[in-house]
Amino acid sequence: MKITKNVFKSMFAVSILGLASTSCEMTNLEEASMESAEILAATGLSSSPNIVYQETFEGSDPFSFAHKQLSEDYSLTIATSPVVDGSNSGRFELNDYDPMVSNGTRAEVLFPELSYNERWYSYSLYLPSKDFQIDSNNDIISQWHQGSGSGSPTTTLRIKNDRFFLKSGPTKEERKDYDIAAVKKDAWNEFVFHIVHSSGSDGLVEVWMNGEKVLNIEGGNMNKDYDLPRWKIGIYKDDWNGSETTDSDRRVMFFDNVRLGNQYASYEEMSSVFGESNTVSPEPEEEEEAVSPEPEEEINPEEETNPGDGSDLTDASNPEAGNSGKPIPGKGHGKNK
Ligand SMILES: [Ca+2]
Ligand SMILES: [Ca+2]
Repeated sequence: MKITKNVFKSMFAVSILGLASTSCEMTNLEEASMESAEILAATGLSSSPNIVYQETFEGSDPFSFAHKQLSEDYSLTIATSPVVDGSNSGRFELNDYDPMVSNGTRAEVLFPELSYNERWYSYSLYLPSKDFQIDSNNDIISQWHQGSGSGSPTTTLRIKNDRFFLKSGPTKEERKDYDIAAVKKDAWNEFVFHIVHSSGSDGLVEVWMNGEKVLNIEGGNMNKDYDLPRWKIGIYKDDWNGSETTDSDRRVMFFDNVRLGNQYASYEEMSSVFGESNTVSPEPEEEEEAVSPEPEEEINPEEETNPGDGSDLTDASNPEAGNSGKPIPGKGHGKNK
């Protein structure tokens, strides 16, 4: 794949923003940024500065910006198949016998704190039929989790009986289930979420699945007594805690193109549309070679104490801060032409 110089420059800028969150570990920021830019170039993903965090799994340290809640070496690994873009995806594995992490049976990553209450989120998800068998107990795939100690996930994407659904509401009493679609296994499913996080009437949750808008929920979606939620993805199965069992005992899932966008992002920037829409178009001149990359009653959210453990994450270096300025010209069309 080839990219233009302008694209490369903008990717470079994005990479610096993204890397700010891990700068404490970087001895050579510029070199590391180049690596990230090359990864972005190689995967042909959006170069929009409105994308605050992006994980393509083309590097060696996935979710370097996130707090990881993983119990085993196999809990999160790089996979070469299946993939949406590039050469790799991220493979999460959770078994009933895995040790608990933060008081729960989980393999999850926790994004840094939000600096503003409007954000976009997206990823592609692949569930293998062999290792993701039907279960009448909830799987939580995504959480927007509030409260570092005794909080709860006020909005979650879940699977139950092979159906995707969203659970959302400002309080336990007001939380509702919103059915989305049957789970398609052995195939990629792309989810895009646009959320105005609020406990009041201005709250909004929009969800697209595979290019189609499937939910539009207005009203409160977070608890007014806590700070803005933090995004989590992976797998949380609290019904496996301790000696509890469910219909299944093993969960494997693949993620690719995980993105968090700021309030200026758009659906087009967040969606991968499986290859075409957001890829960088080659131009005949000024080309450069891309470098090859290297819970509620049934969920007991209260049991999920310490979702953050948070001590190793501070928001002092929150890269979102640098991205909160003016809207970017051309917003809504993240690709370069
Ligand atoms: Ca990838
Ligand atoms: Ca268990």
